[in-house]
Amino acid sequence: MRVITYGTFDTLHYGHILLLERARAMGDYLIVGISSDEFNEGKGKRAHFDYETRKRLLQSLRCVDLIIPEHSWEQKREDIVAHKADIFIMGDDWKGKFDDLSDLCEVHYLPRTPNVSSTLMRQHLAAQG
Ligand code: C2G
Repeated sequence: MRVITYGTFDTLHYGHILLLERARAMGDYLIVGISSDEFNEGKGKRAHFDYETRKRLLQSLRCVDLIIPEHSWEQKREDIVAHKADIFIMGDDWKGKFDDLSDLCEVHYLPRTPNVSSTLMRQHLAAQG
């Protein structure tokens, strides 16, 4: 089974890694759409690390098989078809938001890992100066 998920993955942390590992374990191939810097601006998120750096970090994870750029909200449908994804995964902070994809593939929302976030990481990075 081929799994697909999307995210910014800024300041990669164990919450992201636990999500990616659980997603990968639901199939045998994991595709990750990483938000481009421009798309992040649109999300109102200023990532600490640029796309290439965020991509480079994810590439080091054994559970990630393919990385694609995420340029828009709407591309998910064409990505799912183009990459033959059977399962779409997001953390449950997105619960219900992508149910419209369920005509194309299974849609699952996995519990977020508590007490860690890129926002907290950025605050700590800023505090270190
Ligand atoms: N996540 C998690 N636990 C955390 C933090 C994040 O499980 N403590 C999950 C999120 O639920 C998401 C993934 O890790 O599924 C990536 O999180 P973000 O990088 O914050 O992604 P986001 O900004 O939510 O972008 O089109 C979808 C968007 O690109 C998602």
